[in-house]
Amino acid sequence: MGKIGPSLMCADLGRLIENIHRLDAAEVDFYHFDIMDGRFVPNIALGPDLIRALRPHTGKPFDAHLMVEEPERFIDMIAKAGADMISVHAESKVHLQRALQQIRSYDLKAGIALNPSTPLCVLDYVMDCLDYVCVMTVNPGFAGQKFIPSTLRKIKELKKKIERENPDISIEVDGNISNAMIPEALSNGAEMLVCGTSSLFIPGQPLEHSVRQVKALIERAG
Ligand code: S6P
Ligand code: MG
Repeated sequence: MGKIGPSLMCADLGRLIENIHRLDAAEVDFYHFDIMDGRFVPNIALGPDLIRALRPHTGKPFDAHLMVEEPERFIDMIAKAGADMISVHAESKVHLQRALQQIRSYDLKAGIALNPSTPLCVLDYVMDCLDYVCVMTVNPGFAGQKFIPSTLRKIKELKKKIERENPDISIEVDGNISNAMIPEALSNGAEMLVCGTSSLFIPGQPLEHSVRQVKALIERAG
């Protein structure tokens, strides 16, 4: 069953706590935090202080997507701030296996995020110490971009790899996950949907309405 993860970078940042209370009431499944350092991606966003500040306001899991160089320098900070899941980019300056172990040492879920052009073979020797893969369906850095079609094939191939090698791994999809794209993403094997400006945070549309629409698509997909 698909899970809804609002991308908080896309929320009304001036009313973040109110947004979270409403999203909680609408029964979303987790919150996605985009952490950007201005080096790995050409943008700066969110950070551990925000995770810490929001932690008392909801019991839902916090998923931190580290779009930073040398993510191992930040894992301790993000874990202690209150994240439940942390993903690091395979393309960043990282010792991938060590970073995953570091995340798991806090009893958190460890993820790898993949840029659209990155092949799945980077996962070959870490399938046993991995809880989720974040398939980027846009190039990381900004909300409001266009879905990259070849990533659908990647989701499908990743699903097959997971079934063969470690069925406990979940697939998260991130980037322009619109209502039009959700059924296809789910049928190809995605489970965690990062929902930003394309499906949840739509000007003039109440959050409750957006969540209801995504939930209906998930239910239809079975
Ligand atoms: C992109 C970031 C994403 C965005 C999300 C926004 O670098 O990792 O999590 O916040 O893609 O959603 P949308 O629907 O505006 O693309
Ligand atoms: Mg993200």
